[in-house]
Amino acid sequence: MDLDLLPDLYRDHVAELQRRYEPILAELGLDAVVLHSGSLKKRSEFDDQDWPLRPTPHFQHWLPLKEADCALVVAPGKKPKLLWRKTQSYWERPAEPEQRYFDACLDIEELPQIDDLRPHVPPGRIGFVGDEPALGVRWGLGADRYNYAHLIGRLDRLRVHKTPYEVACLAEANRLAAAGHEALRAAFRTGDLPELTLHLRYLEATRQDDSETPYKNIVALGHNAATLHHIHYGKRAAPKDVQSLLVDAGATFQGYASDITRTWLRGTGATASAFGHLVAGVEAMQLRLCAAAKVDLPYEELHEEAHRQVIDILQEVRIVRQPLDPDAARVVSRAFFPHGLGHSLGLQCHDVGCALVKPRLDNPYLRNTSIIAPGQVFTIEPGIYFVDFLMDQLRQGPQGPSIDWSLVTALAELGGVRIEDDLHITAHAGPENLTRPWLPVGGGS
Ligand SMILES: [Mn+2]
Repeated sequence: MDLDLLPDLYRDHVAELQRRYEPILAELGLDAVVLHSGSLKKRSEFDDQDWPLRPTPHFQHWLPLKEADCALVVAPGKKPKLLWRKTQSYWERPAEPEQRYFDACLDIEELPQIDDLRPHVPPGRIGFVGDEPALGVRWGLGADRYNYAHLIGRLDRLRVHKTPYEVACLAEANRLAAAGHEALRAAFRTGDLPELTLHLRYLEATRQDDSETPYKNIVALGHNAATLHHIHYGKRAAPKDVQSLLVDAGATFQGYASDITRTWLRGTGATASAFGHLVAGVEAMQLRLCAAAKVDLPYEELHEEAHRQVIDILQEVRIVRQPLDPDAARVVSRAFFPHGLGHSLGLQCHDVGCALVKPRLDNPYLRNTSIIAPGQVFTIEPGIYFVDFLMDQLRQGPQGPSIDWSLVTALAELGGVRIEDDLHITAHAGPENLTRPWLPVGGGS
């Protein structure tokens, strides 16, 4: 993406947010909203270290500033006002914004302390959003309007429809992460590096510190990939016979996240060959599901389709040895694919606004139950895994005899497969794959 376009896209983004906020304020009878940037949180009551700041997403929706105890005042018909805390400290200095183009779009007031904000908040009925419940009281502005559900619900919902600025940031976050995935693919092919070293290589290739990644990198060799969120990296050299690597890792750009998973295979032999078919099958399914993500389709239908295709793949690889009736197929596919097909993506890796209704009972981990609509950005991430206790349950259940358990036992050494891309749903052309921007928009179908 041409990053020179960002300032113009950002200006339009702020104007669009102002347009979207005004009816919400009118509906809720608010004169203004104050968005707090976030508080530093102590790691423990028993020492003096803080967690790295995760800015309040409602604040970050307006500007890519990653500093604690700032606030943005949004009022109808007024330029948003940034109350920027500027303290003098020789201990710490906040990180510089990656790119700074927000000054022209905001009124900026520098304050020594966030508690000095009171004179800068317009009179009347004010709504607040922030991560520190005591703030509403401390500011003396009415604790009843702090993070109240009607306001948060409305603001979360308007984060679902991404502006062109947000899509550009999400695309750039994907481009940054791609370098890390490529580095690990190459390192795995040629070396026996421990998971920890692979994780550090990823950080280096994407030029991120661990605390800056959108979520803790998942770097899993061999059977570790059967733990869906494997983050306790092995520190010893991988055995030479390890044949698989699953990497689920993203990057952030101006607060926006990418979330990408790849599974790599090396080596030869019958097990590697079967696993290779599994990886190819999951990847082909993943691309079919991406192409099928069309406007007006309930996302849960895609998730159900993924389960049907998981059974097809398991039959092709001969893990499932006989035809299954639909009820049996639902049980078997859920043992091998026990998570949701995807989730909305934005300022948070598991972004808000696409799970307003609960999924069906047998899809308990599905985080996207929305009707697919233009402007949404979400992941498509099917997988097939050999999780020990899920395999044990399946083996002991009525569907046990339909499975080739010696093949499952052999493949379990390689853990599992997941392939994940980030999709943007365009208004007219269909899905745009932000992770593989070379694919035609619309998925070619
Ligand atoms: Mn994901």
